[in-house]
Amino acid sequence: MIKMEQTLRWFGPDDPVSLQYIRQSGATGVVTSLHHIPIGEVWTVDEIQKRRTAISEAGLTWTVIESLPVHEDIKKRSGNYKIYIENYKASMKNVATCGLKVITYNFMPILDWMRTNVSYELSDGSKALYFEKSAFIAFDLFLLKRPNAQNDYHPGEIQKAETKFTGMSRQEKETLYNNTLLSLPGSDEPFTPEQILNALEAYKSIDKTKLKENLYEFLKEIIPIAEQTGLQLAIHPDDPPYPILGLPRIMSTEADAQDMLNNVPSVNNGICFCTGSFGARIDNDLQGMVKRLGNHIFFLHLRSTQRDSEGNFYEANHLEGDANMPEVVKEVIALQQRLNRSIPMRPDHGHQILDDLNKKHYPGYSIIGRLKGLAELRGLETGIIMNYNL
Ligand code: DNO
Repeated sequence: MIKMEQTLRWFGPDDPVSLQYIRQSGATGVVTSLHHIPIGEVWTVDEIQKRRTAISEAGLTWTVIESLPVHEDIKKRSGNYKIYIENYKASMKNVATCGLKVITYNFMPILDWMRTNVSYELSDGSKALYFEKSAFIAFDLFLLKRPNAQNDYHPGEIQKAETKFTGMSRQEKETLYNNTLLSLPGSDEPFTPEQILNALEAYKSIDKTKLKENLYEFLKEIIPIAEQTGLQLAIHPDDPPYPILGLPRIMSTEADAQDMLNNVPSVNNGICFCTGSFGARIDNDLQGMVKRLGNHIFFLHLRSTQRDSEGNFYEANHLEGDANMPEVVKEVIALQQRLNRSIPMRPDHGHQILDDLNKKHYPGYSIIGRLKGLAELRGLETGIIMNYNL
């Protein structure tokens, strides 16, 4: 039976996790990006080939590009967006020339994923990523001091955030600030408040409808290149999957994904199905989404969050939390047989456990926690497949 291709994310030569370690985890594929190339510039064949060779010399395959980042001007359709779209197309052609097949990208304004705590201690001493609503509101109101931010929250929420903030030490406030503005995978440099406030200002006239239009216009230009070259374009959902800092979010639900596919229909237009991002909303039916969006799922991020009634969530163990991982994987197995192709997956994020706790790594991407997730998911898939054949 066709199985998922197992991969791990690697942040390139600066990643404290080596390619050799990735290979020892049992993964056969690597998911990476050319993080050193500034967003918007063309990825040359030379640079892509260099990275590809390093990966294959380590006995692995560069399976998925995550991400080929989309310049802010393209999201806003302003400034030099035409040049950046041309550059994006050139990069696509170059990666296709080098034999790569899947590109992951996102269309989240300014910030990629966001957490308020990247070292949230669980009862066994391991550490997880955490999004705590009142900490986030405290950050927005009292650290970032976003103009009119108070209009986005109920008085009760503001009160709670105030109490939280008053009880925090200087050090805790600084950590909250740094964690929240971290946001770019492969970097440990937080944004400055000025950078964020200016960037937010530039989105003032862009609402959800406009941002969707900008995405579709962008896709209408690049999908033909994907069709010519056989590339699969996989958009990553919003994380967390609802508006933050007054910014629109356009890839948070099944309806958002369907909208995109209806507006730019193509077999090369698709999704990076992240069970953690979609799963942080109670109204997303993950198994049903795998069934219904299946033809367009080009890449899987498998992880699970544990939500509470206030909108806080932490990253649970891969087979625990709110996502019903056995059911999701069962659907994925059925999908792969139906499509007659393997879908690459990576265990997304992971707890800091064992020796991870003594090491420096990119938040969410320590090796032992991810290895545990990968091993559990591999076992889950094997077990379900065995059952299939009974
Ligand atoms: C977080 C990741 C995201 C993802 C981008 C894709 O750990 O899943 O940062 O890489 O959104 O463009």
